Amino acid sequence: MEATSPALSRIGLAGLAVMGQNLALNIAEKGFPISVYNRTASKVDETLDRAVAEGQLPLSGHYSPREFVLSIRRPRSVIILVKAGSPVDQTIAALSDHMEPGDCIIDGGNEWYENTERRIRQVAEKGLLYLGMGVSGGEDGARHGPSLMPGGSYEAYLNIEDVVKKVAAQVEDGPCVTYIGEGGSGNFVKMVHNGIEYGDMQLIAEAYDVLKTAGGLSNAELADIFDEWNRGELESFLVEITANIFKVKDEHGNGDLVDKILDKTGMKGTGKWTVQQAAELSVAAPTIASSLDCRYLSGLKEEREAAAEALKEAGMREDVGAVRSGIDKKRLIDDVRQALYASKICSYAQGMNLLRAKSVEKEWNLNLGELARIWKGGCIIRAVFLDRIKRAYLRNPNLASLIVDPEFAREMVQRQAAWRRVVGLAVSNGISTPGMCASLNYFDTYRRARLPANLIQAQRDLFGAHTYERIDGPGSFHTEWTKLAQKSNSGVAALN
Ligand code: 2AM
Repeated sequence: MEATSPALSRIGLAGLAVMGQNLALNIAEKGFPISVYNRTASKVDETLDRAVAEGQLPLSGHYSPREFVLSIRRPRSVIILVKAGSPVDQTIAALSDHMEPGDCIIDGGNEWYENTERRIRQVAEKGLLYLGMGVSGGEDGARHGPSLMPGGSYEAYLNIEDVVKKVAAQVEDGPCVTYIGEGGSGNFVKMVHNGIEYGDMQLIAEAYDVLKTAGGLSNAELADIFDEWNRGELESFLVEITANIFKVKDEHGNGDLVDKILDKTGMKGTGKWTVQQAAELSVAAPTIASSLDCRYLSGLKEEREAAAEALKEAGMREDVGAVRSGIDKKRLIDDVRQALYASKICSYAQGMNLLRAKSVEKEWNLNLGELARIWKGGCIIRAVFLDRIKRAYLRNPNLASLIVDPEFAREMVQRQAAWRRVVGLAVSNGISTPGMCASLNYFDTYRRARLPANLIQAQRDLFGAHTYERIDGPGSFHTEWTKLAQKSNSGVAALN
């Protein structure tokens, strides 16, 4: 029997929804024999069929957790791609019964980082290692090269380094994977990646809205513009797919498909976690937060329709939000491109600062430049722009904000006039641009050496004796504001 038993697989993957199937096929295609398993057997068969159809790939299907685990070479590395939350716990329980000390479980789902930290401790009791690995790039990325963000046991990472380096997307400066750090850092980084992705999508949607609503541009023109933008500083996956979206006709009627889509955005939760974490860590992330708020407001479709009606009855002018006559389209397009780029820099500055704050809190020692590098390919936010971020952190690993990197600072200053024109036009025309406004306000607040926070401190001290500091010397002060004000009031009254 021994002689005929099949050779052991290099790695295993459990959870064969489309992402899992695609990642397994990708691993097999890179030359690593892989074992696969799924709770429901039909998906194992489906994956086996695909492995044959997609080039006789070295993939073996298994129908029980035990048989699956025992088919993998030790120390075993098993990737699981099941729904986040309790399905992960159930899958770990099913597999870990058959695993041995030194073996490793790698959760590739969008898991809350604290769940990963709990599981690291839990499986450690059995001597098992654990990684929480962010996987970005959607179904296509999983199949042909994702961006991978593994965090947790470094020893476990070393066991799969050869595999993930081949499976990840490849860019000119290496594969889009790196060991992120300890604990739940891989999941956390993926979460912030998704928050940044929300911001990018919101900013692109606002660019579309301004060009369409104020500029009166057609979908065909928008397709051309986004294609052109994709050949310059905005070159990115999201800009590229946006151009393509504008080219698609409605198969079930007249006109373009994009115009037929209900304006209600879905979401799965990582954007919300990002904003919650920003609040927890006292890091301002207004662009990312505004993109989340916009998704919430978009969900209130019926309320928004009723609001439009109510405000019309209240006398809201019809021409608010209408195409502006006599607009210089060419200039508007150029301005919007610059506004989009400058807004994006501020959004990434927020995301990176959130990562740094968490890294300090958790002592993860995150390498921000390296994170920008592994996002250059494979993932949804992949963009030429990320190379500039990588270089900014190479120049100065302790950069306080991307905004003050000399190159980015110059770019922001060059673009600020156009940026202000776009936001001004949108505001005066009633076209909501919460992302661009949030970015511009972030920029203006951050770059101003003096803010009106002095007044807020005075108010706090007046009603709550919270004390304040002075600009002209150290110390903590409290003033009897009301008494003094009354005195000066009576003084003024006496003068009169
Ligand atoms: P299924 O095909 O048996 O439903 C995405 O839903 C993936 O997660 C699927 O592969 C699904 O398996 C798996 N999954 C969901 N809940 C699970 C659970 N409790 N245990 C094991 N796998 C689960």
